[in-house]
Amino acid sequence: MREFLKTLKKIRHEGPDSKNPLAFKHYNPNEKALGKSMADHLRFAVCFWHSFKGTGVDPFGPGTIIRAWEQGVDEMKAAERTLRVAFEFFTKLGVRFWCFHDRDIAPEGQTLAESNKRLDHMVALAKKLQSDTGVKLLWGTANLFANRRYMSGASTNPDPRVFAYAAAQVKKAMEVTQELGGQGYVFWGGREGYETLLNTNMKRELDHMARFLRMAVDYRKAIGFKGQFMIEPKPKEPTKHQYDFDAAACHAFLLKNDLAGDFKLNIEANHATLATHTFHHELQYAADNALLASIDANRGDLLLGWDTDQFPVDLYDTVYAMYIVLRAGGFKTGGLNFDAKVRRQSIDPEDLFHAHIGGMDAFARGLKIAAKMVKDGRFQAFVDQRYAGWSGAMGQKIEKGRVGLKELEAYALKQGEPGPRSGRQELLENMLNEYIR
Ligand code: XLS
Ligand code: NI
Ligand code: NI
Repeated sequence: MREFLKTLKKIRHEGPDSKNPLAFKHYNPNEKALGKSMADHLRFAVCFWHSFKGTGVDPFGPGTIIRAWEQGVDEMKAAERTLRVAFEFFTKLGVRFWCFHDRDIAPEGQTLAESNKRLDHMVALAKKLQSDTGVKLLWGTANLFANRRYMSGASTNPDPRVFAYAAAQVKKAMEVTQELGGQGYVFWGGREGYETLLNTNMKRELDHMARFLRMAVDYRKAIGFKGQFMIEPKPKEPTKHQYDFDAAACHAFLLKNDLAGDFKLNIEANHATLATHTFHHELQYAADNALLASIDANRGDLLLGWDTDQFPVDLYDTVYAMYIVLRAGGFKTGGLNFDAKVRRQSIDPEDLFHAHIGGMDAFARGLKIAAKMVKDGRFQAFVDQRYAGWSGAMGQKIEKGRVGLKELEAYALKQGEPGPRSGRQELLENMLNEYIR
């Protein structure tokens, strides 16, 4: 395989004392935590769109990131080279998975037929690169938001011809995801939302979105695609109001439309914070409702109100996240996909390595710390003890639905004032800091 990233070698684990910026300090794929290897726990994936199609463009200026391998050749040749570089990167970094949108790997043609043909060509190459390197597809998806035809939405577009176009694109994207052995398929509602209710029939749009997802489920069954379907919540951006607002809104939508058994969620850290939730709130909601399938690992910025998609480096975030993932039984088909982009000034291929190494080390530390918290059981013991009353006689009667307001009135009259107890937040936060070091 021709090397494009010539000066960059395979990234190895050198331990916490290493000063080599191109080495892992904590991520050691074969090291075990709670009886399972780090690689199996974390299931890292590189996302193709930000890492290999990202240019650093922002509303004030065009791209700053110019990749040498894309220069001086036509767009299909550039696409082929980019895919090859990506697999070289995955291998050197030592991740086992990748993720892509249809239009990331194959530039859109003049017609749908031509776009499909280009995609087939690139998928054949991807299949070969997957088998040469052993890197697998975590999930695939369709880009239903970039082209101007989707400016008013895809499945929620006021025009059924756009709905049909989007359906055709999802059909094809699902087929190629199956062809590449993808373990999942993500529906992120790119422009499924609205700017103003003055021009929007919200009820109709939501019904159409449900119809669209139903068609996808039917087609999955027809072709025997076994990958996990996931919805990725996001409250805003690009539209002012996105329908898949957060995990709870997606859950309600799935229940209402009888789709709950067919979909789980892909939770993205920066989307959680845009919804004014914490990342771990969204993860816990998903876990509690058996909806947690995969994670888009990134972070936002406290001072910026948009999806900055920065690489995750905050240990509190990774600890909380892994504490929830571990207690939910770990990833099955999902993993940690770095849906994150290097900053506009980080223009070298080397910056892609620093970014991913940092994210992988931050999650490796998060895993080690969370595993210790699970093993010690101190936080769990505190929570159990706080709710211990529910295992008592009256607690059980309430939980099992054996008493109503009348019986509880009699009980409350008899037992008198319950007497509040401290929640001990500061003690618990101090205890967490004993683990994070
Ligand atoms: C954008 C989303 C997107 C999805 C895949 O905000 O995170 O990248 O993950 O379409
Ligand atoms: Ni995402
Ligand atoms: Ni995002």
